[in-house]
Amino acid sequence: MEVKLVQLQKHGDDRGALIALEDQKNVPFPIRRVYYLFGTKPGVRRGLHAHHNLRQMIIAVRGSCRFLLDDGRERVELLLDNPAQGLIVESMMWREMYDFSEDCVLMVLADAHYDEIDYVRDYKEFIEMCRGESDEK
Ligand code: T46
Repeated sequence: MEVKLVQLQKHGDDRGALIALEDQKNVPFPIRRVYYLFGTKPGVRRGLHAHHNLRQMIIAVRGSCRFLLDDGRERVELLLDNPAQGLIVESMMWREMYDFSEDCVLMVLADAHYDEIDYVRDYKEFIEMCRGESDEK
């Protein structure tokens, strides 16, 4: 599986750093929603779902967490700990986030508004959908 990590250009000077996010420039889709996860309790696993259509970019703007991506055939784990890296999570990717540092803030840019209908929260159903898609090819 190809993991898409966008390197975000750091601007700034001796006062500190600044990163700008612009859709269709360093964010490869129109930005329709921004949300952030913080205050995640120790030992908690978040995510545990896929999306039918949603595309997202995920940035650890502070702290770190581990990220699992699963496309139904392969699983990849990575550490998100760099505010200058954006992880692209495409549709139909199972994701889990865990090992959050106490100070972790994950910022997420999404290409659509919140819609619970777009979630696949059952792993078995997700795998069956992936198999169905690969049979069609
Ligand atoms: C994802 C990962 C990285 C809203 O009302 N609006 C929103 O835009 C979102 C994202 C969530 N919510 C509500 C729905 C739940 O009652 O906030 C609550 C927590 O959401 P959820 O359990 O889905 O959170 P995570 O951390 O498991 O997953 C979230 C996103 O939902 C998901 O799309 O990819 O972060």
